[in-house]
Order: sequence, then structure tokens, then C-alpha cells
Amino acid sequence: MSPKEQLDTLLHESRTFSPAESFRQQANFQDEGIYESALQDPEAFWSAQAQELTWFEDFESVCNWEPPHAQWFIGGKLNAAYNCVDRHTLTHRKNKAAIIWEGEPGDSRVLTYDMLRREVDKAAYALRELGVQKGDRVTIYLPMVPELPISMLACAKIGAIHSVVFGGFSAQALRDRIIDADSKLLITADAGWRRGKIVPLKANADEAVVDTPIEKVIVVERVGAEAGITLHEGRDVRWQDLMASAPTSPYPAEPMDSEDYLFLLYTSGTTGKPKGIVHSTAGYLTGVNTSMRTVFDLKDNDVFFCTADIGWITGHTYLVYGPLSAGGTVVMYEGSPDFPDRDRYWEIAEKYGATILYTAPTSIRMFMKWGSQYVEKHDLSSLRLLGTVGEPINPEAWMWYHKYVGQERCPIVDTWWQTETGCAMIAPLPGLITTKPGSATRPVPGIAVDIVDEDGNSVPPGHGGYLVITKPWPSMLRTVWGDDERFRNTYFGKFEGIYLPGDGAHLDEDGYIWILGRIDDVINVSGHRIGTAEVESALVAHPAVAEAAVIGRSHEVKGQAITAFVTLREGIASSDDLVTELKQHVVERIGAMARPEEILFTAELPKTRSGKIMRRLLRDIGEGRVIGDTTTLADPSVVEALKAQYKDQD
Ligand code: 7RM
Repeated sequence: MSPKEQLDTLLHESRTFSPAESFRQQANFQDEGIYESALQDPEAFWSAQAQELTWFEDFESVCNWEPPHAQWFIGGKLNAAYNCVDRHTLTHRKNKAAIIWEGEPGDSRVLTYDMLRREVDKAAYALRELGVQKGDRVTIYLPMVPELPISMLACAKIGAIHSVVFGGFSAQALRDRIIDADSKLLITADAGWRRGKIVPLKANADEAVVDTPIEKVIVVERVGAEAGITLHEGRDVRWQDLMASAPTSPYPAEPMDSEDYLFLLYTSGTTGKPKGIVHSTAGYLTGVNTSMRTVFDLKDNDVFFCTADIGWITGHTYLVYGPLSAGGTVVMYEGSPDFPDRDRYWEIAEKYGATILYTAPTSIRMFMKWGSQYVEKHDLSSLRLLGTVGEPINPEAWMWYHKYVGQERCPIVDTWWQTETGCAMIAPLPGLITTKPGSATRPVPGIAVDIVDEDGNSVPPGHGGYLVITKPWPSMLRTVWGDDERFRNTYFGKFEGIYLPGDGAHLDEDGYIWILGRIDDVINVSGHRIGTAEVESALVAHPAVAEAAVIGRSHEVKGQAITAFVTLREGIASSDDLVTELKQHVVERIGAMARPEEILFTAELPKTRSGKIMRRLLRDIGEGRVIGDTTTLADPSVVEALKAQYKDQD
């Protein structure tokens, strides 16, 4: 199907699914009035939600909005780690499982809230011992092991700002993020496990930290002797040694101002340089905690299985701060969905009696391809609610998820949000909202969303435009680390005082929102955000490359895939080996998720007479579309040649 046909099919989706009476009756939110009351008085709504947290000092006012800067819960003092861990140890949850960790086959570990508190506190002492101060940035580059959330919470406990870098990023990408955040300390592991193979994290870290502000590196032993690492005298310290010698007494949580920064998380934008998205303590925590109760209908006896990696925002919010602040139990899985077999998620869900499953459309499409037999092998009767995130979900994938995983019993919450928004913004409350496959439905209570045209006017039902968020919300990003100008321009540069997420959306006749995808130069590959400019800079950094243009094209499983058009330097011949080498080069500069699906060599890139690369044309070629108007092209024959070449390829 062409993208146009896909879109038409999506927008003519007419199936609807109302919450089952049995689900509705037990739901946390059963009164639709919550939407109206939150809309009338968002500050009162958020102020009430903030009361779910434990405060060392109450806040004096709810919100101060001086566009584009918001402050929330002004004057309040609290600590995120205290809210996620300590306070639950003072209740019936003390011995409840906080984190159930499932490692690659053979390994598992359960941390109760009480056990988690001891680990976090020891790590907090260790960080202080190494000289980490309140406000310092700590970069964390770990696989999906319990030491990852423990490290994050230990930073939060002492008031340090963590910057987690996904373990799939390359040494170069890690290095860029360390330098931008100006971190003095790095926490990494000897290596990680992926499909029974070793992922050399420490080797990457060693390469990354040279000539950076990093003074100390903490090394978690995950793999052991097989990792074959050496410790750098005077710089590297073993996590296990630090923990063994740390005091066992409780670490008193650092009282933080509401607006003190909790963490940075880098994400891709339209330039080659990733942005350090900054989140605050009280606003972020209020937002994520609220969505656990509203969107995910979390109860004390739920087992919440989120398949995201903590290296992305979904893992920060829905594996760590959301579920733990709400006193929930989370299942955290280290490995991949097809190792040792393709039923790994279902095996884990069954083993721990998962009640809520949160995953990505790209995974669902992969499961569909593999066939329903892997799901059917397992007893998934414990599941009661399903969620998806990361990209638009196509109605067929939604229906498959509904039928085979949810057994036509579980509501599905399609949650639209971003690194920048902190938590789910557009999503159904599962006990209240009738869902339509492929639509994230409507904004959650307390969030004001609109779809507008080029001039900022609301579009009528049946039309599309720019998705915008018109009022501040507690968990919104506060700035871009070290670049407030970029924060202003990127998110508030188009419409005055209105947040622009960078997605296109369509409003249907019932007021439902259909997210159509990015409208900027960001590609969404398997739910990972990759900037075309990042891949282009990586390519042109290769000595053989003169110029590169990168586009996203639709892909059956990944949602989008990366296609690179490359012109080579004088005297360099194209070859299959060079294609392989260039793909590998991108992997080394960024990480495996940015590997181009295909690289096409071209004598020239299609350019306008003023010299701008015509990406629209390249996208058309990438999608195999008939190409329309090429009159603005400096040399129309370039396009014909590319089209022919693209056809030959497949
Ligand atoms: C949580 C996350 C954000 C971008 C966003 C969208 C896309 C995310 C959905 C979605 C349609 C969804 N953060 N996106 N969720 N599109 N429906 N339910 O993914 O910062 O990594 O990416 O992802 O384009 O702008 S993110």
C-alpha cells in the first residue's frame, strides 16, 4: 500500500471498542466529568494530583507560566527517590516486589521496596564518596540490569542529575553526550548480554571518555571474566566493591526544590546535534504518577510489564518513575523478544502474571509476522490492559494485539507522547473512552491539545494540521540543556506561547485525534527517533563521501527505514563493499538503530536552482511514488537516473 492509501484506510477506520462493563466497574476513573473539570481548572486538577506525592514542604503556588518557561508547584520541596522508594517502605508495600528483573535466560532477581531502598542508599553513599554533588551530571551507560534504575534513583536521592545513554549507542555518541552534559562521572558495565552474545559496553566507554570531563568510571560487573576488560588504575572503580563498603544505614534524601532538575535525556532533532531534554523534579513526577493511575489504571496488585529500554523516555517514565512513584510492581527484561525463542515476552508475562503490558507497534508487527502460535502457547489470562507507544499503530496491528494478546478482553491504550512531554498526553482512559484502532483518541485530563493550520487556527473536524499543546503541563521539558535558544525556537518558534511537538494529526468527526507522524526531519525507526541530519553528518565524515541526503521511507515492520543517497568524492568508485562499509560507519558513529537500510550512490543529488536538496523528491523515490513536478530542479535527469537505480535495487 502506498502511504496515501495507508492514510485513507486509517482515516476510514470505523470499528469502535467500548470498555467492557467489567473493566469499567473496577476502573480508577469512571466519571467522565473529570475531563470537563480538568479543562475548566487545570491548576486545581494538577494541584490535586500533586497531593499523591509526599512533600517535605508544601508548594505555595501551582503554576507560573511565562512562555516558553513554566514553573510548577513553586516553593515545594520533595525528593523523587524518596517518593519512588522510601515512602513505600513505611507502608504495607514494604515487602512488595518493586522490580522483577528477568535477565537473559537463567537470570532473574526480585527487589522488594525494602531491598531496593537498601541498594539505592548504598549507591547514594558511593556517589557522594566519589565526590558527586547536588546538581552534578552523572552519565549512565548500562544494559537493562537492576543497577540501572538503582543508579538513577541514587542520583535522584542525592540531587544529582542523571543522563542515561541507551546501551545501543556507539562510543562516539556516548562521548558527545558526556561532553554536552559536562559529566564528571560515568556508570557503565563490563558488558551486556544480547541474544547470548556480549555487548562491549566498557570498551565503548573507554573510547568515549578520553579527553572528556569524566574523572571516575564505575563499572558494574554483569558478564564477568568473559567480558575481558581491564580496569583503568585511578579512574575505574568496581560497583560491587563500592556497594560492599558502603554504609548500610539509610541515606537521608536530599530535599529538592520542585523545579530542580531531575534528569537529562538526549533526543534527536532536526540538526545533527542531539538535544539534552531537561526534566524537573516535581512536575515530571506529578505527571508520570498521574498517568499511571489514569491511563494505566494502576492498582496495588498489578504487575506492569513495560518492554521499553530504560535508555529511552518510555523506560524512564514507565519502568522507573511512574510505576515506582505509584508503589507498583514492574517487570524489567534485559534481552530481546526472540531469544531464546520468539515467545519470550509471553513466557515472561505468564511467569510473573503480568496484568498490564506496554509495548511498541513495531514489536506488534513483528509478532504478527512470526505468527500467533507463539502467543497462543502461553496462558495470558492475567492480562487486563494493553498499551502501545512510539509511533502510529496501524489498525491491523491494533486488531492483532486486541485479538491474540488481549484475547478480545483487554482495552488498548494507544499513548501519544514524547521525550519532551514526560508522560502520555493523548491516550484514552481505559474505563471511560471508546477506542478506535489506530487513534490515540483524545488528550488526557489536564492536557490541552489542538490541531491547527499554518496560521495557528483550529482545523474543523475532518481536517488535519499541526498537533499543538496549548497550555503548559507539569511534566513538560524545562529547556534544552545548555541551549535555551534552541528550546525556544524548536518548540515555541512557530506559534507564540504554544508548544509544537513536530507531529501532524487529523481530527475526525467524533473529535478523535489520529497522529500521522513527524512533519520535520526526524525519522521514526522502530519507535526510535533519528535525525536525518545526524545520519548525514555521520556519512559525510567518511573519507569516501562528498555529500549525503537521508530520508525515511515506510517499512512494514520498523514503521520507517532509513534510505541514504550518497555522492562520492572524485575518483572513488562505488561498490557493494563500500555500501557495507558506510553502513558500518554509521553504526560506529551513532549506533545500530541508525544503520541505513539502503544506500544509493548517485552522481548528483536533486537540488533546486538555489542549491537546496529536494528531500520531497527523494522521499517520493524512496516510497516508489510517481514523481510530480520537477520543474524547480536544476537538473531533472538526476531524478530519472535515481528512480531507475532505485527500481533495480529491489
Ligand atoms: C514516547 C516516545 C516521540 C515521537 C512523537 C511521535 C511518535 C510516539 C506515538 C507516536 C503516534 C503514538 N518518545 N509517537 N507515540 N506517534 N502514536 N502513540 O516515543 O521522544 O522517542 O518519540 O514518537 O512522532 O513525536 S520519543
